[in-house]
Amino acid sequence: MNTYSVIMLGPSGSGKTVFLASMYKKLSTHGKLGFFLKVEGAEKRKRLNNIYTQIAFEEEWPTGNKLSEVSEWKFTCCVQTKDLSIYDACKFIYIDYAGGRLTDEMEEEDEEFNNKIQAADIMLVLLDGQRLCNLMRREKPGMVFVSRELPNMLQEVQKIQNKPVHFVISKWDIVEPHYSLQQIRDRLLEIEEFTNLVRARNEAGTPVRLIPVSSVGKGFATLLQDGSMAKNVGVLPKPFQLEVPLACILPDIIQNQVEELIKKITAEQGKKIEVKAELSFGERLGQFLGFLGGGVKKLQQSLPEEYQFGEDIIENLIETAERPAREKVAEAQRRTEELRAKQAESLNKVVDEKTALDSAVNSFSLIKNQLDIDFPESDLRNVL
Ligand SMILES: Nc1nc2c(ncn2[C@@H]2O[C@H](COP(=O)(O)OP(=O)(O)OP(=O)(O)O)[C@@H](O)[C@H]2O)c(=O)[nH]1
Ligand SMILES: [Mg+2]
Repeated sequence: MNTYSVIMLGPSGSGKTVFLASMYKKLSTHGKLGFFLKVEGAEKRKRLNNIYTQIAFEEEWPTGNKLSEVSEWKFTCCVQTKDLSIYDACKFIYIDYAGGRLTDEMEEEDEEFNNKIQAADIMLVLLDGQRLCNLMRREKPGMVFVSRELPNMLQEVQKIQNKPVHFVISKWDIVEPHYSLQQIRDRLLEIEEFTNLVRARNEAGTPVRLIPVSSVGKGFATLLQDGSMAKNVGVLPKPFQLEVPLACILPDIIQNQVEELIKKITAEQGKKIEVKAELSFGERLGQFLGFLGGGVKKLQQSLPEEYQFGEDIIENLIETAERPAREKVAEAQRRTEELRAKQAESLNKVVDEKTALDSAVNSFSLIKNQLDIDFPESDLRNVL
């Protein structure tokens, strides 16, 4: 089965564990999304369920991970057809590192950690919404975040140059009443290390995004003066966008693979083909397809096996790649119905693992399309 690994980085307290447990809770039931997750191992399932129960119903939040702790969570993404048969589509492995590693002085380079980073398909960097609020208000913890925590994390991210990066903004419930994503994005782009990273990825054609999420939703908790997060009595969690980071993994990995293919083939061909780096992805892809011949089918067949999704999926990607924000929203709105129809159609065709994966990717595209409508600023491609 195709397996994609996601490495989660985030300082202690940024919300990694709460995010994972809540995401699993939300995605483990068969809902409207068109796919659901199973977690490998009964022990792990119990643990995630226990963490979630504590988040939702107990006064205290779960405790932070110990520094020595590395948790690996293997989720199988499944699709259920109309006749109720279930097919596995792919696996996502999430690696949750104790956040203290990033901020405490580590005596020596951690080889295991470095190996995991190198092997990851995508990086999920949690930006603590609470720290971002501090930053916007010019409060001290915000300054510590900018001068210490963020640079430490970005240094780790720089260790893998050619993989997509998702900056997931946690605790959006407490950010949203005060700041828009555009304001947060503008502020982040004032930070030199952040801008440099985005610029380097933009130049390499590697997807970078900002995704706001809330594990508990609005009204569940209140941020107190002393910085603690008090749960409000009698309010149930209403998670916000927890499915979005997962849904963006494959669309972004596919785009990245197409970019890698363009780079590889242009390098092999030397001067025979010129695909200018300064053009947008869509334009470069157009030129590249012209050179390759055989249209999207040929492109699809040239990709590594685990990324050979259906032609329509590759086409979707090309059509939605890089548009200016305003056009992007109109285009995404226009496409919603079309994507819904495609998703329904692909679900009807599910008969094995491969067709299940195609169907899951169609579901992911629909979620990503909604993100383009709700948060066109999420996409950090070509911003600089
Ligand atoms: N309001 C709000 N608070 C949250 C949310 N997610 C997490 N928190 C708060 O942030 C705290 C830390 O979350 P954790 O998930 O334990 O953080 P972590 O990144 O796993 O931290 P380490 O295990 O120490 O690396 C929680 O105890 C909550 O108080 C959220 O979506 N909304
Ligand atoms: Mg944790």
